[in-house]
Amino acid sequence: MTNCILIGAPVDSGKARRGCLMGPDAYRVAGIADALVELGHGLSDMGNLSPAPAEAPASLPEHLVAPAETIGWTVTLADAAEAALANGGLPIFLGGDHSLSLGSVAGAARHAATQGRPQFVLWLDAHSDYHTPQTTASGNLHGTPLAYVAGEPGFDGFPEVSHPIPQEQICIIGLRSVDTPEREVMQASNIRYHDMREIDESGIARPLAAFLDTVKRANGFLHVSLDVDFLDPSFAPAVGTTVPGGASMREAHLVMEMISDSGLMTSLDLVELNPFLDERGRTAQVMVDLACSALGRRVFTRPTRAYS
Ligand code: B3U
Ligand code: MN
Ligand code: MN
Repeated sequence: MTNCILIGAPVDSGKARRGCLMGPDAYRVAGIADALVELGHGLSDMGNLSPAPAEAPASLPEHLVAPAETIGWTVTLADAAEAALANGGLPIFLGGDHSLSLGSVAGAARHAATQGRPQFVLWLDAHSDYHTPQTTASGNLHGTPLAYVAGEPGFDGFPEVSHPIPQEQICIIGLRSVDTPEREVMQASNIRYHDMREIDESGIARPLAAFLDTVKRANGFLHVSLDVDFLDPSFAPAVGTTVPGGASMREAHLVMEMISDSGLMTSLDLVELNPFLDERGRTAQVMVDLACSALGRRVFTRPTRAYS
């Protein structure tokens, strides 16, 4: 049994297109609380949080979208993540756009450090989200959280990242829309990244199994960040940045079931759901189903297996 803590993070400041602020309530309407309780988990819901008051320093580039609000969210959500983990809970961040992960991951890493254990991050996304405020062409801070938590410079005015996550402890799966400067950074980095071509050629299970094995050997904490656009838009259309060629329902469920089997996940983000773009709630429902699969829901009866 896991003590799940729902944290509503109606963050909409990470890009110009509005709608992700409705995400937390869409997940609640789709029944996330009851579904987790039915799986035997403890559950509390912190409601929807608000960003701390904040100002954006003049040193930040001018084209950034809503930097002050995103700084405020980062303060609030890092504290919320750290507190939930310190209470022995598994925080589930109901987003909100992906800029919420500047806070959720930074806070999780702070907690891991208090335990003397390494923090790992599994990033399920079409994008690498490794821009800095200086490199982003769009000015959308939802494209920056991984760079922030990895300790890249340039996030003036944001909370100091006290425990940057080493690149080797980050794994990105699902890439298929990466800006040229980001690609160069990825290729020169020690991040484990797996694009959709690789997944098509050799499957999703092996790279994930290898990463989970690394987390286990290191006795690490594992934060999972699930962006709606990891999924193929044919069955998960409610996202501002649809990119064709995403993970199938089968691949996504396999990922979640392997995470569940591993027992390693210690925090989770559900991000980028834009209910305004949904079709009768189907994307919200898919995301709830996937969260439940990562927390013990079984669709099939096959026993746990090892991949090598
Ligand atoms: N890399 C682009 C596109 C993008 C990143 N994350 C999303 N879109 N969702 C950017 O704007 O940074
Ligand atoms: Mn993302
Ligand atoms: Mn994305």
